[in-house]
Amino acid sequence: GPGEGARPGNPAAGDKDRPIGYGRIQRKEDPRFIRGKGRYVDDIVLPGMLHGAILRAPVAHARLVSIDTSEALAHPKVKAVITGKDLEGLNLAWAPTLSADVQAVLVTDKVRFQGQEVAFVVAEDRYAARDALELIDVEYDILPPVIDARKALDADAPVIRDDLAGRTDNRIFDWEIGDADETEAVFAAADVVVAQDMVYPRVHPAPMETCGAVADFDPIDGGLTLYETTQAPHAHRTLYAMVAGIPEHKIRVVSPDIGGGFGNKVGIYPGYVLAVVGSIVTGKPVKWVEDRSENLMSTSFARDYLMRGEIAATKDGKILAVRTNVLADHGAFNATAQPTKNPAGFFSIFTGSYDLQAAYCKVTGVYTNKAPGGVAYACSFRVTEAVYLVERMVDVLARKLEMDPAELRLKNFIRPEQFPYANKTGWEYDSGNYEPAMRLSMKMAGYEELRREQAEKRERGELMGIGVSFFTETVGAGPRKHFDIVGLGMADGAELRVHPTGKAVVRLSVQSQGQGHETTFAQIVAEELGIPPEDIDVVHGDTDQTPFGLGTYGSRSTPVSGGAVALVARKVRDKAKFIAAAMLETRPEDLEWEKGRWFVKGDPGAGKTMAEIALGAHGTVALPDGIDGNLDAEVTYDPPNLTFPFGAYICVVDVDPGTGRVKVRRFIAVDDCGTRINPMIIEGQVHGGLTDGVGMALMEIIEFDEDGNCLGGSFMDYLIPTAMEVPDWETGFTVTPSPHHPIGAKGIGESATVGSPPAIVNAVVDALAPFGITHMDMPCTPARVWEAMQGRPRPP
Ligand code: MCN
Ligand code: CUN
Repeated sequence: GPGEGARPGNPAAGDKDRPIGYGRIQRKEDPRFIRGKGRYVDDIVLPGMLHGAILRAPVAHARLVSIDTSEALAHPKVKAVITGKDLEGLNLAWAPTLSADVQAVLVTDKVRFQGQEVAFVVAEDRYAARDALELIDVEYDILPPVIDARKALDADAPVIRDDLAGRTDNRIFDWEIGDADETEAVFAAADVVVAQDMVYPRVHPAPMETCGAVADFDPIDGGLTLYETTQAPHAHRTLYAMVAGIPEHKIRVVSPDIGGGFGNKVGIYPGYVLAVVGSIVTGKPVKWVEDRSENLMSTSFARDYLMRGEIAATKDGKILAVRTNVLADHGAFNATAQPTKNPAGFFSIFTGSYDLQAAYCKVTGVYTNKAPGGVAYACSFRVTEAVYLVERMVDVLARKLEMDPAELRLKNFIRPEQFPYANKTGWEYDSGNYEPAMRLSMKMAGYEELRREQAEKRERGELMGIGVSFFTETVGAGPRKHFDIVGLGMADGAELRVHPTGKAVVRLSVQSQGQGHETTFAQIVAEELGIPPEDIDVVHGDTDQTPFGLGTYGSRSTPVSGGAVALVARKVRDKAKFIAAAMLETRPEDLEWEKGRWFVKGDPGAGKTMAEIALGAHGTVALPDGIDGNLDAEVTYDPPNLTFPFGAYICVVDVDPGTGRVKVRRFIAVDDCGTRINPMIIEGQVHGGLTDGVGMALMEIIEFDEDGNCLGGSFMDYLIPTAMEVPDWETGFTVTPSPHHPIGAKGIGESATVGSPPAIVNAVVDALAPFGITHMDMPCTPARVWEAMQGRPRPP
């Protein structure tokens, strides 16, 4: 396609379809990963290191009566057993969450979800630590749990958070946005109104590597080195300093190679804090690594939104308004990791890609006896839920109006000349050109032909479905003035150093979990300075080695840190001009830039390459006043707005009428993330996200029984897709650069996870249309699909 191939390009110079910084190059990190030489937290072994294990609650809601740790302490290999009481003495029993709540590090009063942390054993090896858990005797007084969020606000519902002063119910917040009256007026006057209840079930990011930490507290100098599975090392360090009272300059957080994050590694988990406490108590390094069940049962889940959507339109299909009411299940502690002022994340982008007259939404957050979390799994701060809501609703409307769902979308898109577009809930979409993306996806799919095939198959009683979704994301938080996490503004730093021989190192505040930053961020520098990417080292994930910044989530690395890196490279380029002028004994204003060198205007032979300039900077040439003898720079980038990537997805499914099994036969994904750095990495991100979508739409759910037992605590129960369940992805792209980003790039890391579930569900519902089925909740498992077909007239 256009823009492919390994050639340097410069979008600013007009060739906007060309990838930058050598384009589709292979990943610099892969030689170590494919040889098994990655260095993950569990690979870290320190002299004298001990091992921790967590005792977890077997029940969802219970008063803690007593804990007897004497037998565990008597185990010959056990070095310490820590309980909530011990932590109370250190003022560490409760820790602040990222959403202005508190969370128990270890239970002191009451168990609030199954799998909650009750005690921590530190022993000579992992096996002894686990064995000793069995020797702890705990007495619980079992309480009735709140499992169904719909019952959380009932008058007789048990109050889960009786630890919070004055708390008499399970309400966390009520939040609304948009104009309720204006929206009601549009609904009242509209020709057509449709409504649908839908559930975006609780799912889990389930990264390949579970969470873990190695804490190394030095009792002599009071310093703490903490190796941690974290997506945000700097933010974690600041929080540890605030909470544990260890001075920030004495804390070093290292996030080594991470085996997938997907938002699961943003928050601070009790296990991390316990590893630190264990190291302080024993004077030895302590490693804690959770197992798969612990990861699935206790760490940050995703979604769990119960939504009612309404859409108002004219009878010829002009969408006028969208309204929604949400019940958000946040689990036992409000620990969602999202910007402070956004209790429902960025759900308010539920207005989608459409030009509306009015929009309104209300979200009520409640506590239940389930694990805390909520914002994870490539959600773009709950844009997943928003896109699912609006894209399902548009299909419900299309059915009601008997219109083609692709045509209905085309009719309602925000038009190119309307950008920057201010939507009805306060966002300013930076750029977009939706129709070409939609048309391209239809062309790639052979949309008309597919509809013909479907009609023929329906004649024969075969169940084929075609699902469309079109999404707009909001990623790259964000302007400091709008977004913070626990008071830390959302910006990112970058430092660039060009060594005397012209090789460079760039230091980032974001942290890759598999996204390929070591490659793509080198490509940004390569684009700006003309130094080949292989000569640029990318350093990240160590607070001692990198500038402050808020980390990787919400697909913010390219929009924010990518901007920082482009600007820091430009700063170096500008400085290089002064040094080159001194070397060439000319004036800086007489120099002109071409990739990799400054030369004298009109005399291209007289110039200096970056390598020559770097050596010159450290050499003997007399530099002008104010120019230091190096080729280094640093910046902190506070973006003016978020970026708004978008995409058009079409899914084709076949449903087996006998078993209810859904087969995704084809999936066409057209993405627009503005300027593309590395097309291969972008495709990898999209393939991964589409696979997530198949998982959520068809297989994945974290369910509970009525007692609050988690039914998704292993990969035998929590099903994730493999190569068997996914088709060969058909990807395409358009390029609509961000007007405010230094290189025009938008995020891509979560687009496909956000955009694909509604396409798949729309396809399943479309396949089942002959049965009169207009909606089905995820996951569309064979059992659910089969059941939905029962008792309904069979298609002809
Ligand atoms: N990229 C590009 N051109 C663009 C945009 C992005 O070449 N216009 C490249 C980037 O340079 C980067 C990758 O694509 O190498 C993803 O970039 P970006 O969209 O900025 O997202 P982040 O790097 O901030 O990654 C976070 C995002 C999130 S929030 C989740 S969740 C998720 C995702 O990334 N987790 C992942 N993708 C993941 N992929 C892997 N392998 N592992 C995870 O844990
Ligand atoms: Cu919501 S998951 Mo990603 O933003 O780390």
